[in-house]
Amino acid sequence: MRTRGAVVREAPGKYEVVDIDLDDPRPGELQVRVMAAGLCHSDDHIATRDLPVAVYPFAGGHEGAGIVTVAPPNHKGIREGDHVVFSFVPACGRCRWCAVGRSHLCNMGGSTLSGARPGTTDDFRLHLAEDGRPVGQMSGLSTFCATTTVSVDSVVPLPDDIDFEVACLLSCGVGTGWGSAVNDAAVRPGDAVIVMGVGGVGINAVQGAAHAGATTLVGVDPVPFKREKALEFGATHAVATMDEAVEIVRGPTDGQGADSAIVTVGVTRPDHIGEAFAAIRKAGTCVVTGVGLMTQVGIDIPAGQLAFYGKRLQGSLFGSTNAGADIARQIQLYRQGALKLDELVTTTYALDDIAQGYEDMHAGRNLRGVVVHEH
Ligand code: CXF
Ligand code: ZN
Repeated sequence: MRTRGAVVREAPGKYEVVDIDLDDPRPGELQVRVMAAGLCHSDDHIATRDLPVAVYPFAGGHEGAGIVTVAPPNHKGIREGDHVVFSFVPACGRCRWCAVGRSHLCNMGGSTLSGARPGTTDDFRLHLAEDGRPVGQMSGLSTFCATTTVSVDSVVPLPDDIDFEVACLLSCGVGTGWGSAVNDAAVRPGDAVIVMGVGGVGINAVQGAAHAGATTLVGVDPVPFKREKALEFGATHAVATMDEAVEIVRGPTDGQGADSAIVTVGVTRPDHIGEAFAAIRKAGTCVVTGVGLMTQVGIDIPAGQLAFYGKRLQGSLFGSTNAGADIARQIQLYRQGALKLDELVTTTYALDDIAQGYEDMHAGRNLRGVVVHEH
């Protein structure tokens, strides 16, 4: 079938909406009518080439929710008409990482930047209508396409009464931020926590740290709108600089420093990680969730602080989310009014206005922009 989707033809470049031919799904795959897609910073990193991908053109979008339109055999219980939310990391259920419950590290996850079907390097389901060239799929998904073909391992069932516009954020931003605090920083009641960068991911790290019991919770962002939002989502303080944050955590920690600092800066640089690492106490945890230039080597931290102070530097992918278990829990928290999702969606866009969505993100006008597909 033919659909429309936003692709980058080369990087650095810009998202452009084009006609795309979509192959029929094969056994173990699903065709999904994407209803809503979140504008995560990582899709912009693809356009800027901070994150180089294996094939161009590349169709972006790894946050999404929609309705299954075709479900061939091996559908693992997912049927036509079912509502689903995508997980940007598939969970095959068989590899060692899935087997031990760490599905965010599933061996099929390489599809995030390969663009090919999970587990392959040269098998594609999307082609440019104009010349038949294969089109890579972000995370094996490409939610910036109105209809897409995905692995059944990339979807989680979504109850029919949850709006697609909010559900799509569960594919990445919510779990990536919330889990960075709950799982990777392992925030404990009474902790002092710094969240550095309060965008679509950082705001969920704020929610997660608040849920886990942080009683000093400092959101750091130079944009006043983001600081306002941090306070609305549970931060006890919101400041523009790390110097101010360090000063605030000094009081409740006897001058020792934060129990954890979570780096969720949109374009994370080595010096951001250095600042966060300097802000934590002995045996504290610095979680690095934000991504920047992927090829950059070297982080500005004094090695002596690892050995002498037992400080921990913890990388984080998807906030160590186990999609099958955690998305259902997040939906439950949302139903109980404990997890804010509606408030994350600050603007919705038509697919044709996706460039405006990213402009708004860069200008600091959004927590999350969401594309609502027309069908
Ligand atoms: C990213 C992590 C780095 C690869 C692309 C996806 N996570 C969330 O946006
Ligand atoms: Zn993302």
